[in-house]
Amino acid sequence: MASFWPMLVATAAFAIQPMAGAILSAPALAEDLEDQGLNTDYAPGNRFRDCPGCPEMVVLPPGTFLMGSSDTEAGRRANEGPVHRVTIGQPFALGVYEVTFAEWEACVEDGGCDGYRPKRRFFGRDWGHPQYPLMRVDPSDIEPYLVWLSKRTGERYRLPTEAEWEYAARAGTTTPYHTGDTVSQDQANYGRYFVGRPVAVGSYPPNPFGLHDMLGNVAEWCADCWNANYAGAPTDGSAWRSGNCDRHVLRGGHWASDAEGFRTGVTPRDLRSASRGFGPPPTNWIRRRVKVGGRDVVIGFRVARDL
Ligand SMILES: [Ca+2]
Repeated sequence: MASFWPMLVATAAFAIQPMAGAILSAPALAEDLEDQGLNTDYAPGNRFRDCPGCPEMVVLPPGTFLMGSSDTEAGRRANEGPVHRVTIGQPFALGVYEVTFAEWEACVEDGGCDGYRPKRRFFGRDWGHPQYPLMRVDPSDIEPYLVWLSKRTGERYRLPTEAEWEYAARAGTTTPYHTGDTVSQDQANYGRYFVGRPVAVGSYPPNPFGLHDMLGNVAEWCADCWNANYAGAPTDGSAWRSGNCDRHVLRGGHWASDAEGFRTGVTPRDLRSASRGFGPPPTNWIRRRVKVGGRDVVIGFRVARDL
């Protein structure tokens, strides 16, 4: 089955919107965090949270990896090549989980995020459980959250770059999935188009970096513009800011990826660490008619933070 994204992914608009009426709070003190049992040490593998209600982060080590997939990888698409060496020169932090409804609500309640509360109901059910991954956000929605989170904590929060995302998803592995040559529905939330929905973040085992739901649950926005292959791609882990910037990169597949996998156990190609996708352009018919932009029920995000 082809990628589910072209069907459900709507338009992404990328204008950065100013945050209205934000109420800024002082960052939590280190001793406060320690009182909560949270680690403030930025050694690789350590977790921390910069404020109550902020996303929990894990420190990833610097490293070099081969980004993309070889011609021999099953399910591989041409946009995953050429394979190229990428060096992440500095440690950075990435959200252990996809951003949740509860975390987003903290921003809205504090006067941020332009007051946007994504619609929670879908297929007649409420998908807005506090620990479910936030969905129905496009990059222009996310920007005010990142601004709010950065001011709230005094740290620089941002979307991960595509290279950082793949580095994190691979977590030192070179196989198609961090789980090996295959992945199963005991290991990730996918293939549930007809019966499914997102599940609470962290419902499946983490990858070797301690990250949950990199593969499946909701697809995740990255900071990069879309490019049809890696010719000319950055090799230092930075975001690729040229190319088709009406379309931002999406990664990781989602709960509905590869519906046939639900019936037959077919390995989902969209969940491979190297698999890439994108949101459609702003002129997409869905946007003109119902103005949902890239707000889709299969798309969310996680945050990155400089250290
Ligand atoms: Ca995900």
